[in-house]
Amino acid sequence: MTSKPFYVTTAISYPNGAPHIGHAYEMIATDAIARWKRLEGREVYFLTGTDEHGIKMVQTAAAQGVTPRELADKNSAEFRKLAETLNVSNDDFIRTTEQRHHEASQAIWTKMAAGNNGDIFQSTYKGWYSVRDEAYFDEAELTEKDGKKLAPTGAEVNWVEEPTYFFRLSAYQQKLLDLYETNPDFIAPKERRNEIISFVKGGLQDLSISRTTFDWGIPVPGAEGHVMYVWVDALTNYITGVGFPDEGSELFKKFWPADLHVIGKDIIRFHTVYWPAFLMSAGIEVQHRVFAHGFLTVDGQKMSKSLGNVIDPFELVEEFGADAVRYFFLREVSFGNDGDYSNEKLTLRVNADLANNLGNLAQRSLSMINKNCDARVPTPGALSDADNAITAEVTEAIEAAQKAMDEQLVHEATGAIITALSSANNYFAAQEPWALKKTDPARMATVLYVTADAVRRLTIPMLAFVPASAARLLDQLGVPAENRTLADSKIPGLLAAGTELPVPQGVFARIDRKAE
Ligand code: ME8
Repeated sequence: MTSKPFYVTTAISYPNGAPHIGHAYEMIATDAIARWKRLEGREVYFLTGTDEHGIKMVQTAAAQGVTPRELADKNSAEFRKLAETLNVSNDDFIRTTEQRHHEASQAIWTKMAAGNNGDIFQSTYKGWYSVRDEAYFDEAELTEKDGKKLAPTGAEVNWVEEPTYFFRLSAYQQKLLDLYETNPDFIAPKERRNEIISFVKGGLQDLSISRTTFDWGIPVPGAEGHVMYVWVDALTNYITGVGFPDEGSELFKKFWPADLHVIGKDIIRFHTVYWPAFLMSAGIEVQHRVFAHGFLTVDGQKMSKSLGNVIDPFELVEEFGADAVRYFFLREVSFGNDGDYSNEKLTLRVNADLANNLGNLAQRSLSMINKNCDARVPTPGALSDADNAITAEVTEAIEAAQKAMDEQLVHEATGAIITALSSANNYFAAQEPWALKKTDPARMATVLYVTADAVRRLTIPMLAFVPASAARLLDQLGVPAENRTLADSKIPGLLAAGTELPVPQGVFARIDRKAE
């Protein structure tokens, strides 16, 4: 175990609309990672928030007859509420319209412009811009449909021509390639790393980083009429969140460089090309790692307002509960790949793993303890081969989960825990403690102890995934709050014999969906 602090972030979302399940998914996965690190005993700082500037916000607000500020206020509050609703353990929630962020963005700009390298210069931008992506595209990247030019993302592009500031990105090609080379874990998953390396090898053009045709943004220091290109300010949120420009602050010294930026695959270029280049230019250490997760579809289809299949994450939690929703995404979607949501899949997954597997084992063993062992953790006798085998399997599962979580393979970690729980169920069924009640009560006590201790050990890691339910289950097992770390889960036999236990109550309800 290491006590090295751990700084993890999500992307900050555009509050041009209410949050959807893609946003919920990113929060949930990042929260599982943050909680896991805390279980490891590390001091964690977890940042999420909203990205409120840019032309997209201006246009959406205009269409709704409100100001960009009003639009941002309304929807940012929804994102904040989403984090609470999902039981996300973020330490801070940043809004890019806050004063602290204006200061940080102007400070990084000044550093990029200053001194020896002078990476910022004035020129005229002429080219294509996609408002939906808030991104510039080369002519060669575009396709045409119904007389409209489209970006590779399918979004419409417009021709823009304006005097802007540029960032000398072209000067960073070799430095970036060196960064990827010396830090093989900088970009995950691996396929994404290869894509980015070949993109950078293909050559980098200087990047237009200010706009003059609207004013909803952070003013460029000393350049009237220019606001920063939204991505310059957006990426800077990650250092604002830990106290930049005060690089001497406790928070900054402790947590920067970030250990991990969790983002979606559509914005990987911004995070693995632009962001490290900006940081290098400003003389700030580069983040350690970027993990790009996949995209969610619904019933096999892309989410879209016109298809009417956009899922409201608040409704989902209302119907199934936060832990069921969290668990589904963490177990079902292999992290880094695309995933699909459907009510049926959620129901099957949650019933199989949480209700029938973990819930059932806990309830059956705890009920027997309640009835037959005076409602106290029983005292085990000598251990049989079967007892030792299941105990060893639990140890291996926790180690496998740890290894998976070291690389953010959340689905593998949950999978390892669930597989061990199935084995524990098989062990329990094979040992038939209910039959031992009359024939060999001492052996019954041992089987119940071994089972309850396996449940304890496998429930501790579940605190990262289904925090509220796992905590309730550990309460029922009489596990004190300070004994709920991964270190505790790795050691068998810590369940204290003689501990008085409450009357067990089912923690994981089966989802019973009537035909709709
Ligand atoms: O990109 N499935 O904001 P955003 C999974 N403001 N993830 C999805 C998704 C889906 N269907 N749709 C979006 C932005 N996401 C910028 C980020 S960071 C300095 C600035 C993910 O609201 C997306 O990939 O469009 C991104 O990581 C996050 O949700 C916010 O997306």
